[in-house]
Amino acid sequence: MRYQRSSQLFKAASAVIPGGVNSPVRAFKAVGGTPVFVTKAKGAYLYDADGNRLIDYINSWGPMILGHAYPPVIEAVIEKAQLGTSFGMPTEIETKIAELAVSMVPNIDQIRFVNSGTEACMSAVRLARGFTGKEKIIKFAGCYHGHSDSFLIQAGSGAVTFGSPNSPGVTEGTAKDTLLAPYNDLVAVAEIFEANPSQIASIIVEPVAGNMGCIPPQSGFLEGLRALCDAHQAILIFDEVMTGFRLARGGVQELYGVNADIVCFGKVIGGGLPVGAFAARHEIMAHLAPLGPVYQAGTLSGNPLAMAAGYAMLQALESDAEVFERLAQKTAYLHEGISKTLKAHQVLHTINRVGSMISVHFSESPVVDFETAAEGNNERFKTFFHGLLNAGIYIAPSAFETWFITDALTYEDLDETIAAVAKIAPSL
Ligand code: KE4
Repeated sequence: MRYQRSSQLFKAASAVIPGGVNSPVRAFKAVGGTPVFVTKAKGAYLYDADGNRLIDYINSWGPMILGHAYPPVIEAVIEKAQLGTSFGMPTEIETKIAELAVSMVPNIDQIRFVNSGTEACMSAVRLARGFTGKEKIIKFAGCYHGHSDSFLIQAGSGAVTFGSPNSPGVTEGTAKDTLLAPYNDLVAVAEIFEANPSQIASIIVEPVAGNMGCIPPQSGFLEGLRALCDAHQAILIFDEVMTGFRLARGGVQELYGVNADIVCFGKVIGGGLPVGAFAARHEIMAHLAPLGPVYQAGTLSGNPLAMAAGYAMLQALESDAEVFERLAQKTAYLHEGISKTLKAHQVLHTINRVGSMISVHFSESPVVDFETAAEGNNERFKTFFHGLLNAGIYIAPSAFETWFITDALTYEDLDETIAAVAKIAPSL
């Protein structure tokens, strides 16, 4: 693969954009090398500035669940753009996507749209604090809920990739209200509640973690969080920015049958345009401005282009009863193929998978939380990443990320990927 043009573009970008990127994980710091600049994408394929075609397993970190430049989304955005791009006034399309989302997801009566997953999670925590009158929150080491101050306390995703879980700029005052527990550790959560009686407003959790690689909740974990929140009058926030409208029509609440109080969305719900959202039952949302005292706002929230893209995406998912099963089957096929290949070459690894989220860890022990995710052999991951990239396969440039499968992938693409793994395996 040739990367001269990407290298030139990265040099120019680095002169005017910090690190040459607008989001740190794109900088390839965790794997080394020059970030790949994309010029276009279609279906399962990216086309980079040097003309290389790459099979995409990131899909913009989740949104492109039906493939890049999905025609119904493109058509909806073009049509809407010709009517104006933003008004700062209510439009009917916001109601339509809200009605559809509410009909697809359990336990929510109303939804508020914002512009990113960070904004959704930040707003959800403020709402939980406003609703309960309590100040502290519990999050899990390695889970990432965006870059709001309250969350950059041993965060996952980019912050972990940079190996600096606690970000400078977050004040002690903020940090003291965020309490940390290991993922999948109910005893630790119970102990935090005991040590902070009547002070915990909320637990926020990735119900299927995706920012330490993919980590499923162990049996009883989500049910246990639900019970602890009920026992201590705390709000359970499911951060479904990754899992929402991806793992099932109704997300993890549907897949695992556990009810959250507030659910956060991003990625798929925007169809590739900047959309986040948070949703809950009436009694909680009634506390949100302008109905109630918890303030939250946004100039471009509910932007008509973004709403049109998200609405077209949700309509497409809603109209295809088999899509989530098809995605899960493709992901299982990929899992089986990669695992068989690595085993044949005696490469120690473990693969985690839920639905269309999957991650490969070069680790001897099961990966069940941040600590065990961090035990993975990062040098081996770097070799794996670059070997695949040189074979025209694009996976996450970090071992602390999840792959996102798109329905645009064919079984030929999957076989090509498995064959590429077989070629790299001897060097792992
Ligand atoms: P955004 O603000 O990036 O739209 O969403 C933040 C967020 C919240 N919750 C979860 C579970 C998330 O995974 C994310 C963002 N995901 C990362 C990928 N691990 C986005 C990639 C990036 O930071 O560039």
